[in-house]
Amino acid sequence: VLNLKKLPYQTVYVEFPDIARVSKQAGIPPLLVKPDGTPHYTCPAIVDDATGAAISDSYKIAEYLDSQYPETPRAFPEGTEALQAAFYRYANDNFSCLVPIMVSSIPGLLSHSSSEYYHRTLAVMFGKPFDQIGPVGEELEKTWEKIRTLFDLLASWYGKSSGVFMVGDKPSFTDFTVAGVIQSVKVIWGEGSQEWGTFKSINDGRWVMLLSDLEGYANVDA
Ligand SMILES: N[C@@H](CCC(=O)N[C@@H](CS)C(=O)NCC(=O)O)C(=O)O
Repeated sequence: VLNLKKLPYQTVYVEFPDIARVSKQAGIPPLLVKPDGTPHYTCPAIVDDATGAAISDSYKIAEYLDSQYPETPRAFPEGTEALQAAFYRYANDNFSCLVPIMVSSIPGLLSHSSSEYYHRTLAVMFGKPFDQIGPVGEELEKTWEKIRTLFDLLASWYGKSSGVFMVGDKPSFTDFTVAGVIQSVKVIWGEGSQEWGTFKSINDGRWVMLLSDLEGYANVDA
């Protein structure tokens, strides 16, 4: 969204165990409360030096940037706000089916401290040992069936658009959220993986095309 708006920024990378401390220091509020009652701080988050605003949650960040910088291209083009809220809710709720099958491939991409944190917190979240989170056998097949059905539905919605993006030819928040998931699949499983191969081929290659159509906005070190 920052790239869409061509706003200057600096990216600060934070290890998982440091997110709470760094957020507190920067005045960024927690997004949620954990089941044990402690605050749950998350990335991404922004601090806007121009206004002092400190915000977490990608949706709220995009809303803030639209209202604070109204002269820049909108993450939520006028008239699409309600539609995008509905899409985001649906997509977010359903993309969660990808999590259990991806978790085992994630620690290998993390630093030692983040990997340890990830193993520990995911085991708590799923209520089972980390190496038992990923589905196997019939359960794994069912998960893939669910993923295909989900992406078929998203593709049918995209198919109704007059352009390559959800709102015609203008990229908006919805496209960035879908592309973010596709990019995660590519990075987490790797370009040579069978899983990435599946995503490349489903829905006539629509998702790889979406990534390539949004490549100009994908840089995170502007
Ligand atoms: N709905 C939030 C989700 C943010 C979120 O859950 N971020 C994860 C990383 S993908 C996080 O920061 N987790 C911190 C933790 O697990 O302690 C958003 O869109 O910003």
